[in-house]
Amino acid sequence: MSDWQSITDKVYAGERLSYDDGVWLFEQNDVIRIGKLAQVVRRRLHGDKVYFNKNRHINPTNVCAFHCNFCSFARTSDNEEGAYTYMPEEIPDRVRADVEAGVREFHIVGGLHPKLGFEYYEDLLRVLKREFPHIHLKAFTAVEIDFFAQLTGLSHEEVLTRLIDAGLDSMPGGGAEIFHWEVRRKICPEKANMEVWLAIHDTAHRLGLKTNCTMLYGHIEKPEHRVHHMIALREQQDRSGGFQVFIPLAFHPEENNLGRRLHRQWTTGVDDIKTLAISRLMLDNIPHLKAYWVMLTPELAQVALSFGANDMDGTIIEEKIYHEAGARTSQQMTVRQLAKFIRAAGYTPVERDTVYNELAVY
Ligand code: V47
Repeated sequence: MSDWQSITDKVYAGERLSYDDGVWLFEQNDVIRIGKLAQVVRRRLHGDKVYFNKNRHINPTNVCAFHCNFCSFARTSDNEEGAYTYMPEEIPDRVRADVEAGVREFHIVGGLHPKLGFEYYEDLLRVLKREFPHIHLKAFTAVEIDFFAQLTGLSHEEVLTRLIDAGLDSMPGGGAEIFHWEVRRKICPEKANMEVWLAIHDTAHRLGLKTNCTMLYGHIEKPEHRVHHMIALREQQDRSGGFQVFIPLAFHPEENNLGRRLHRQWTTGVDDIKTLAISRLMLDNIPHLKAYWVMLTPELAQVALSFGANDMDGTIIEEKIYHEAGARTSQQMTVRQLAKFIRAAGYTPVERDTVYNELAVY
């Protein structure tokens, strides 16, 4: 049986919380108490540091062969209104000014375009690496890697090896959604399932890549599904060790079918904060926890720093996925603004690179 005393004892002793502990915590209303426990872990790991980086998102295409019902970004064909595809050669000019202003990472994810071949994605990385050799390329979710394997008939390892050869430096954490099949089959049945998603990250870790991981919450899933998801990630991390950061992603209900079905219900601030804090407590072997300000708002992300989070992502510059789904936040933040929010919450802003080397203290 879980209770406050046994969970508190485990947290102070650095012992792992169980599945039942996680579900029990989600049932509690005392979010301050959960946050205080999460802070014990966060302070042990990171003291008062909060990380951010100078990054820029690039979404090469929004045309997608899949039909995930939570997505507002995808278009089903090149002819649909709003559909776009950037050719690799045109991207450097789109991003050059941001590189000159100091960006150090490109976060590259996009639709699963049914007609572009695998070479398109290799070219994209090659062109960016050639033009900007010092920029870290964090690109393609496990779902995209699986799609490339289906396109080419190559194994996941062969796909990753070819992308590394073209310039891939690490992988973002998207596409995880909710692993449990009860939910996954209703929100993204075509996507790589849990076993495949985890196996691709396993392969990436063994090839020496660092990767991130996420969870899309606040739709039809229950606390049990969230905790199952976290434990699957924790067990994968025990096996392969390459996850750097966990990012809980709050469902945005505008302009997508799932949102319409749920009467456009947004997550609440308390659920967001509680989910972050419980993630910090459950994921004892994943070093960082990101409060993604685009999705939370900078104000709530700032509060999240006192509920277990120690990373605010970065400058971002051109966010599309959340803005198509109703996010009312800005599409970018300056380093000055990020540092101001972090400092005002009582923490030390630390600029990092993608793999968490510390670059500057603000
Ligand atoms: O996989 C899509 C989510 C993810 C919606 O690795 C939605 O550092 C909410 O993974 N409402 C992509 N979420 C974003 C992502 C990410 C973001 C920031 C940093 C990193 C990182 C990764 O966005 C998708 C999906 O889970 N998503 N649509 C929506 N309507």
